[in-house]
Amino acid sequence: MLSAVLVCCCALVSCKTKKTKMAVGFAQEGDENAWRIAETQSVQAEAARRETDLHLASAQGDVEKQIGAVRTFIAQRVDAIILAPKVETGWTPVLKEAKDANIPVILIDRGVSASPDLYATLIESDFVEEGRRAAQWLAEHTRGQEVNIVELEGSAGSAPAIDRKKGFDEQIKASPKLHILASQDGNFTREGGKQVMTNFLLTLGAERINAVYCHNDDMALGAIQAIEAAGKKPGHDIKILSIDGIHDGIQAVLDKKINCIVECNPLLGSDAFDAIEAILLDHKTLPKKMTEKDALFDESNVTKELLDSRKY
Ligand code: GZL
Repeated sequence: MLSAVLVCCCALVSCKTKKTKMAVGFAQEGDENAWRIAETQSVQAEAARRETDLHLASAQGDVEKQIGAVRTFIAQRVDAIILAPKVETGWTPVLKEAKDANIPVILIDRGVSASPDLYATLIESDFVEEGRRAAQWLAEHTRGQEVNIVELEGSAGSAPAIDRKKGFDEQIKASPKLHILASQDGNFTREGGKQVMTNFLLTLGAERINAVYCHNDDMALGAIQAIEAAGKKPGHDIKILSIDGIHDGIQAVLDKKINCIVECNPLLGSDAFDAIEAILLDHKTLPKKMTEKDALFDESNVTKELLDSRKY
């Protein structure tokens, strides 16, 4: 009899505490490099930790496909959508649809030009500041010398490509000895960086180029291959500045092939789910922008221990 009562009580308790899983859609823009894969894995790991049902769609760099993925999540009636948008423009209609369906959208890692009342919050690094910090480093480490720079830009229309250029340009204008010879889109990939750098070396001449500013580490790693193929020493004959701080990038700083990396954190899963829970469970209104704090790496602070402790 007692055991029958116990079984009954336990069934009741488990029935009461059991809640349906939260469903979250993650519209990722692509899988173009190690940074982005680390970001996707961070969202997946956090969803698993919080026992959330994650619907993941990678658009493989196709904006229309990414907009379609958001529409599918709306049709599936997910509880929230995480969006890492490929480009800044073109999001207003689908964000309005999400708002009308009462589904909060959390932007991670890249912003959009749509009205801020169409999304709940944006969690990203300060890209303008990243560009400024890279240019400041170069000015401080080449004092008195004329420096000719080539720039490998991130994919056209993306927030980091636009703002990393803006911050860098601002600081270059304030440094009369630093000159940008040419800038071109290297699509945030190693292959793109290698191709554009090979082209710059051929058309401008390896002797004329003193520095390369790359909007991410993967393009810098491609540029290193191009510089070595042209018989020059990366990090020495041509200074290399980059952004992200992926494992291979930090290794290249240790190898003295990249001179300076401004960090950009891809591990945004935990912040994204904190935001979702604050909105859905605590009914909070979040600030429209939450900025990550990032470090700067160069030969003064990069060690083997630091490399081993990197999580991406
Ligand atoms: C930064 C981001 C960038 C990384 C790249 O938030 O969107 O996109 O710097 C990536 O490596 O492809």
